[in-house]
Amino acid sequence: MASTNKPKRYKNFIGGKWTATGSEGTFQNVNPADVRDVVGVFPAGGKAEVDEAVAAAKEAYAEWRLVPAPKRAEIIRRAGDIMVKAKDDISQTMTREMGKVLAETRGDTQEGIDTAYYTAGEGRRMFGDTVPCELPNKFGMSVRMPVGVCGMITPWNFPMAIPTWKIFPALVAGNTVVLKPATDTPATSVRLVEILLEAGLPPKAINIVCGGGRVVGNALVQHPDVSVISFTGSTEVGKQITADAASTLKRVSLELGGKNAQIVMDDADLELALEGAVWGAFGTTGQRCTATSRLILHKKIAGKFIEMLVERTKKLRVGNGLDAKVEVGPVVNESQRDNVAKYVEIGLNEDKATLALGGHVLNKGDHANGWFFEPTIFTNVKPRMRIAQEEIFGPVLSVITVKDFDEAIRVLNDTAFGLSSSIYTRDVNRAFQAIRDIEAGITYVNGPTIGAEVQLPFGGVKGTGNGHREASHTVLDIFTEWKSVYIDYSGKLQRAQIDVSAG
Ligand code: UN1
Repeated sequence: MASTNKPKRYKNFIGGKWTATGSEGTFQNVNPADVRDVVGVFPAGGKAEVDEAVAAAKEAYAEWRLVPAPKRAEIIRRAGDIMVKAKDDISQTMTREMGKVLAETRGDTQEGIDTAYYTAGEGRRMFGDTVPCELPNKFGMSVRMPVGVCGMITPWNFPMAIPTWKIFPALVAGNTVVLKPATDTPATSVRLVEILLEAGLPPKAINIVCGGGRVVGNALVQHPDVSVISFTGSTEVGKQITADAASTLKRVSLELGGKNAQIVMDDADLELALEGAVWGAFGTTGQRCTATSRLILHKKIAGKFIEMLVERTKKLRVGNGLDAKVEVGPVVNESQRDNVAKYVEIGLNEDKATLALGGHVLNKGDHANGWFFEPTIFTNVKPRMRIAQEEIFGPVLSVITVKDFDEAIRVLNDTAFGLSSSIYTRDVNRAFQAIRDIEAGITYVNGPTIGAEVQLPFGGVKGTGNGHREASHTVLDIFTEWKSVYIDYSGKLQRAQIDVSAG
């Protein structure tokens, strides 16, 4: 399709230099709200670029790990300051390349800023333990050590927040980075690299290689000099990465799919629960790992709530996210949109659920040149139906009715995933039982399934990941190794477990 503008030529940043060429040619990044608008042309890197980037990061690591952590953290704080000033500009580009509405891309940028300031503080903490030793005149403590070169493979749904979740703590901990951003949103990642350089990061400590997952991602995962791969994306790719990383015994941190549910009990504030459900299901066009894709309703309020939900959802304005009146942007690309359409077919023909609203591609008028899909609600959904089990990652909500609290929890847990969850109730006992019994990394009480803040761990149980948590101080467990240190100042050989318990 002919471009309506002259696209910007973007570059990779490898080994301290911006380079326009890639061994796999170039690729285009288009605006999903209007595909005639080409955001940029990017070099498509390959194995050669990954090798060069990893070598540079390895070289930079030798010096960067010796810079005191509070100094490293100052650079991250400065990056946060630059992001504050550039917030509008970053968010405009992000909406253009990814589609979500401006209020949300501003939130995404803000999450990056919050991460910068939180992580900058970590430069003066990174606590270890000091513990008493069992032998006299002996001192014991544990310290966090950096791990080396970290490979980051990031998704398109949070183009700023998620790269910062990974890159900022990795750098503060003394590691260096090679970033492979999603091909749908490389412009925001290039901007992040520019910001880090402007903030004073040694150039070789950060490298960005744009390009496809099969080429650039694979090369990073298989590289013997990459110590850690941090990946956010699909379950299928996460499993492949884990298998491929085994040969080099690389640490892999995964944040994968979700099938998050919101429960609404019969005693809930229904207006509040409605606002939560609509925001959770259709915010970001349903393209969050934390999106509400199942709504579990107590049978006493189900009929009324479904009516309210359909009425409220009908009013959502779908369109170009740069228009302030729009509430739901496009789906990120054609294949994602087709995937959403495929699941609507499955819901209707295979699962035989009831289509209560939506279900169609929007491709007329203002929607003619983008990848739009109607906010869609299925009712009469049974817990084991495919639309209640498989991650759709689009504006499709499956509504399940249950008879009581116990069944609500059972249905919520009946999934392969376990990222986010929510319950609306005014009964404090039920709220605490839900916190105890829900199998998920995040549980909200009287709030939607989305809204995680950077100072608490982010991640999930079961098929959502492999036990790691991003954000909070827990992210440091991904990017550091523990060293236990013993200092014996007795001047003689002291034998632990032997001299103390002699006899
Ligand atoms: C994601 O969907 O991958 O809680 C991240 C939220 C955001 C982060 C979402 N703060 O929805």
